[in-house]
Amino acid sequence: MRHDRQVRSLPSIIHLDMDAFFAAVEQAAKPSLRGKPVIVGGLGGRGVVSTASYEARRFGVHSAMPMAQARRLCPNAAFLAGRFEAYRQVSEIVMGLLRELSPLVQPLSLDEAFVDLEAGPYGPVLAEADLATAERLVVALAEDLRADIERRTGLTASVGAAGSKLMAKIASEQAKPDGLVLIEPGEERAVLGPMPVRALPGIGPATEQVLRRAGLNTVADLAEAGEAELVQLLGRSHGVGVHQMSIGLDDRPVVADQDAKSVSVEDTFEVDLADRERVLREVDVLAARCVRRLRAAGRSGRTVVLKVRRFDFSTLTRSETLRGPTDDEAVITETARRLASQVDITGGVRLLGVGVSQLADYTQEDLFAQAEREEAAAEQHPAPTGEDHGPVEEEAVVRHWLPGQDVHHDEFGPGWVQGSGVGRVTVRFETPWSGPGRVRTFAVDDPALEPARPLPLRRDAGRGEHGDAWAGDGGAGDAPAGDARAGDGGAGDARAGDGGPEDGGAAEPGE
Ligand code: TTP
Ligand code: MG
Ligand code: MG
Repeated sequence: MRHDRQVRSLPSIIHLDMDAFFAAVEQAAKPSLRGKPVIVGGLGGRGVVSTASYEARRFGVHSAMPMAQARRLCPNAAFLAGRFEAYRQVSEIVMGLLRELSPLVQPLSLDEAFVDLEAGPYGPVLAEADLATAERLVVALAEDLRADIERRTGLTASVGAAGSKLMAKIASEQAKPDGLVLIEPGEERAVLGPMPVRALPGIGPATEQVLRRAGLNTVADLAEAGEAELVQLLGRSHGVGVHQMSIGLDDRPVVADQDAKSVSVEDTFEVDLADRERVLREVDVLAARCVRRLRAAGRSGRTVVLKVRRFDFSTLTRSETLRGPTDDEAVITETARRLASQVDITGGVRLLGVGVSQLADYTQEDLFAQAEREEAAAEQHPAPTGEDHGPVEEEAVVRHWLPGQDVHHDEFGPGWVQGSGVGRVTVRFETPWSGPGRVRTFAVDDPALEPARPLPLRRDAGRGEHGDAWAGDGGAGDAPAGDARAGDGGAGDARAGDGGPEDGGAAEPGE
C-alpha cells in the first residue's frame, strides 16, 4: 500500500454518520411527521432527549437535554419514545451497504462507521491511480453510497473522506447534514488548527480544563506547545497521542468488529491504587463509560466483568451474571462494585477494567419503553418481571401505549400511537409508504388493537421470501456502489425522490 506509517497519501478512509438518526427514522416511518419537529427520547419525568430532528434543533433542542426543557423550547414537536428495533433494522441496511465497499467496516454506533476503502474491491484501483483520479473515485463512491442509502431507507447520511480516521470523522461533521466532504492529505493541519481542543478524540471535559489552564485552547495551540509540554501536562501516553493528533498524525487502523461479543473499558493508573474507596470510585467511573459505549452500540448485556491487574502484574477477572440483559448504569455499577469489593487489593492495583458480555440486542422491548414501563409500573403496582410475553389475564393488565409505538388494528391496519391517557389511546393510521394518515381514538384495552413490529421503510423491502419483512434485505448480493440498484429502489414508491425533511407535510390523501 502506498502510505507511510503515519498518514495515508490517499483519502481512502471514510466516516459515515446518519443525519438526526432516530428522528429521521421516525419521519421516514410516519409520513405525517415529515418536515415537522420530532423529538425522540425518554418521555418520563427524568427523561432526556436522544435526538431531535433538524426542524426541532432550530428551537435549540439537542441530544442529552432534559426532556422537560425540550418541551418548553419546542412545545409543538412530536415527542416519541424510541423504537430500537426499527433503528437496528435501518442500521443493518446501512452497514450492509458499507460492507459492499470493504470488509473493513468499523461501526461506532448504530448510525456511524469507518470504512477502509483500500481493503475493498476498489483498493487496487485506488492504489494505482494518481491523486486527482483517486480523489474523484472516492467522491464518486461516497456519493453513490449516500444515494444508495437514501434509495433503500429514505434517509440522508453525511460522509467524510480523508487519509485517517481522525480527519474522516472531522470531515463528516463538516459535511452535516446530507453532505460529503473530502479533506485532502496535506490539509490536515490547516483544517485542525482553528478547532477547539475538544475536536480531538480523547480530549474530554477534564483534559480540556487542564489544557485551558495552560492557555491551550485550539488544536493549533497544542501543535505549537509541542510534545514535551503536552507530556508534562497529560502524562506520557496521553500527551504523545494528543500531540500527534494535533498535527494531523493518526495511524489508527480501521478495525472490523463485526459482532462484538463484549464491551469493555479499562484504565491504567500512574500510581497504584492502594485504597479500597479509591478503587471503588474508579470502578464507578469505568462502569459509567462502559454503559455509554454499550448504549451507543444499541446493546445490553447480561454478564458484568471486572478486571484487576495488581502491582505485581498478576491479572484476574471476576464476573457476575445477571438475570437478564441490562444497560442500566446503576445495576452495572453496583455489580462491578460488588465484584471489586471481593478482590484482594493488598499491595495496590495497577489497572482496572469494567466490561459487559453476553450481549443482547434490543428487540420488542426497547430502551425507552423499558424505562417508561418501569416508571409507570412503579407508580401503580410492584414491578412486573417482564418475563412473559404471552397473553396475560386480561383484567390484570392495564395496557400501556407509548407515543410512537407501532400498532396494528384488525380493521384499520398498521399505525402508530400518537398519545394515550384517561383510558383512551389515539392512533394514526399510516405507513412509511402511505401519505399522511387519519387519526382514530380507541379504548386502551380495545381487543382489536395490538402492538406490532416496525414496518420496513421501503415497501418492496417487505417482499422477501421469508415473510419476514427484513429477511431478504441485509445481504442483497448485487454489485457494489455505482450500480443504480434498479431492482431495489422504490419502484412504485411515490417518495423516492423527495426524501427531504424539508418539504412541508403536504397532505396527500391516504391510501
Ligand atoms: P448522533 O449521530 O450523535 O446524532 P444524530 O444522528 O441524531 O444527529 P447528527 O448525526 O445529524 O448530528 O447519534 C446517533 C443516534 O444515537 C441519535 O439519533 C440518537 C442516539 N443518541 C442518544 O440516544 N443519546 C445521545 O446523547 C446521542 C448523542 C445520540
Ligand atoms: Mg448521526
Ligand atoms: Mg453518530
